[in-house]
Amino acid sequence: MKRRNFVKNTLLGSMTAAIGTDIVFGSMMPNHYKPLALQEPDPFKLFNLDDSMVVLNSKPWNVEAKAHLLDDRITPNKFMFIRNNGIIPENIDVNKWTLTIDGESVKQKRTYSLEELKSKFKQYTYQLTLECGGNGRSEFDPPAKGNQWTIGAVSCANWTGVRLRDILADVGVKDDAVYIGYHSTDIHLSRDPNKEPISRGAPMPKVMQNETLIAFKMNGEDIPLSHGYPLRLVAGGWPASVSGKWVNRISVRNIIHDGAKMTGTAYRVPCNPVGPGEKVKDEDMCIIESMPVKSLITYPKSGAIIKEGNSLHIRGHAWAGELEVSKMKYSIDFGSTWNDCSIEKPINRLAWQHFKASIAFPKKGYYEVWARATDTKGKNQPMLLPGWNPKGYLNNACHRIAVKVS
Ligand SMILES: Nc1nc2c(c(=O)[nH]1)N[C@H]1C(S)=C(S)[C@@H](COP(=O)(O)O)O[C@H]1N2
Ligand SMILES: [Mo]
Repeated sequence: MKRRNFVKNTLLGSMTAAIGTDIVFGSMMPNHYKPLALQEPDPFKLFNLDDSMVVLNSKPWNVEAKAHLLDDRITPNKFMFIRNNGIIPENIDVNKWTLTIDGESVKQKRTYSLEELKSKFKQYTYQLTLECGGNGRSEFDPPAKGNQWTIGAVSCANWTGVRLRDILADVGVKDDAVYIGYHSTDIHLSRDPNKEPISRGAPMPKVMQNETLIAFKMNGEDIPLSHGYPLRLVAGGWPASVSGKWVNRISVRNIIHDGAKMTGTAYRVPCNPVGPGEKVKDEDMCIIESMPVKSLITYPKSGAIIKEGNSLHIRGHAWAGELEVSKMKYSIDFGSTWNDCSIEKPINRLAWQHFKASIAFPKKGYYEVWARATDTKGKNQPMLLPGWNPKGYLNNACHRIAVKVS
């Protein structure tokens, strides 16, 4: 009885500390009861997010931005979408964190400490576009299951780390290597320690690109916990699911990696186009590689009102997976005619590009501004929804904002 009271009092003490004030009738609280103030953690405080961000799910945490929140040239932490497949790792000890390189296709398995990675290999910083393969899913009809991302599951932060190719050169890779697969310390939603929430990867040519990093810094600081602290793979231009967070092992495989969410229909689209709602066999689904051309108007916010006779200055970002954006246009007449925006070169490969335009409107009334990017191979964004696919990936339709001239 005494011991029970002791346990209860200690718990009460820590709960009081967490709430920040006395729990007045704390002694009356039922055993094992968690006060409301501690039940649903505030994601904005938990993840240092701006409180205009939109929470799509709390189990696991999935949070997206709105177009106008992505106006910065380099996405700040507070506006970066969070996409989790499992539970964020608990009790990380960075002093004990290691990265192991193993798999059928390494000459010898090897483990590095964080310090070793940082001191042994040259460090690089790149601004890299990470877009969730499911960004835009909410528009598909028939609907696709999964997080109903609208347009805010994209970011372009600065990532600092070492090149995966340099690490693999140090380890020694066999000629039969075709793919890498990452393994991470996040926890499966079932809490079954034998299950991984996600373990994806990339083929060797993508792995060997200069911009494919094992990163330990985001925007010049330690990577925030929700984005993969203390170590993450970053492979810009491909579905962001390739960029494993909390990575502690990379397997060099002599087959296409077969980890969680690599097989079946996950992060795959029909190899050949299908009609809306059509059933597609697993073997007819192909792995998504480079993301398609896309753009966002980040200023002004949809719903802008301007005075007749004034021009509207719009700006935003455009990206095209492995390619560059070569042309950027806007339309104010639902796609009947298009005018040029100016578009900058990317700061480095796989970084988004910035565009702007100054728009004059012919008279008072309601308008929509549509933005359309074209990649270096001549592909345009579709004006409305692209091909339907069962899992709702790769919606790169033109972004549109409403404008009133009064
Ligand atoms: N270990 C691990 N890595 C992960 C995920 C995850 O759930 N666990 N989610 C992936 C997916 S689907 C996306 S879109 C990106 C999201 O990165 P962010 O949360 O840093 O924006 O992380 C990827 N890496
Ligand atoms: Mo994703």
